Amino acid sequence: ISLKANIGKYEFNNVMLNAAGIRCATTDELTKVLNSEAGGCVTKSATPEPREGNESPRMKATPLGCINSMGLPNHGLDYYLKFAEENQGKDGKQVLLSIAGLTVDQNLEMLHKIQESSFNGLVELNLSCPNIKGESQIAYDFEAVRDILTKTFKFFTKDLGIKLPPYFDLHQFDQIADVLNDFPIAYVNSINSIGNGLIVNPETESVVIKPKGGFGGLGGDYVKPTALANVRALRLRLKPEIAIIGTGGIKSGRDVFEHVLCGANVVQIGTAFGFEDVKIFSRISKELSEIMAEKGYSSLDDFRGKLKTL
Ligand code: RRO
Repeated sequence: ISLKANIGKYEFNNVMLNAAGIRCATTDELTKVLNSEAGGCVTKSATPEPREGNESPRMKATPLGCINSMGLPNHGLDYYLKFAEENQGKDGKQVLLSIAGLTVDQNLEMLHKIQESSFNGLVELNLSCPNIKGESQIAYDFEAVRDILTKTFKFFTKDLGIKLPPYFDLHQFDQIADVLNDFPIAYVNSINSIGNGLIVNPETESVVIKPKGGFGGLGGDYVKPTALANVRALRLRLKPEIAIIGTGGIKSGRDVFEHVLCGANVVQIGTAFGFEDVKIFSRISKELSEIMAEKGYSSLDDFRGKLKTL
């Protein structure tokens, strides 16, 4: 049984990666993911300069997942670009370089730097961070997405993916697909956390994280059905050359199986990877292989996108 996957010409020896933001902020953490059973790693979303992020506590685990308002703490683009240049494409593992500028100009500045670098892997443009005070999630503004992609593809010739927020209305899927289908995008990654949820502790009668009055992005069990809907709805609308990374609520082989049925080419694991560390990739590989063996499938292609309707 093979759990190999690919996005265009990029081959992954395993369908699973970490999701951006989880255990991927330092070269030690990234190296640990690359040395695990995962098919590669994605780096913490970078800004042009290092950032401290929001005040603590800024992440809280719950029985069903987690809420975060990290505020983009990271070591700056140069740090992650160097790691990506040094580790890209070794041993069937890809390094995805994630960037999240606070403005269009910051994103373009980083894309120029990457264009001029020796990095020739996938770049993930995060248009969906929910936790920057005073800023909205870019990908909820469809014309803003068109504008940044138009500016990007005037000079950027490397392979670009887009990290999307969850959408909740079928018309939104039509609108974002109409924009994305006009560009030579390598993949979309759905979903980022569900933005601006609120977890309440009834004992203390309080919110559980400090920034933004307690509002933060939700991950884990809370988001799986929304993630599956986004993967499925986008697969039905995007041109076939655009691959899909499915992210959201994965903690078992069954969850990966469901994401692939909905159309995911590759999947990423955030919250559950945070809880369980790199051993999650070997556990889920085994669980997924067992499900596939029972069903008589030998590769992910055998069932990818083949979700039945009633
Ligand atoms: O750093 C964060 O607060 C953060 C980011 Br950039 C993101 O894209 N998604 C998220 O849940 N948190």
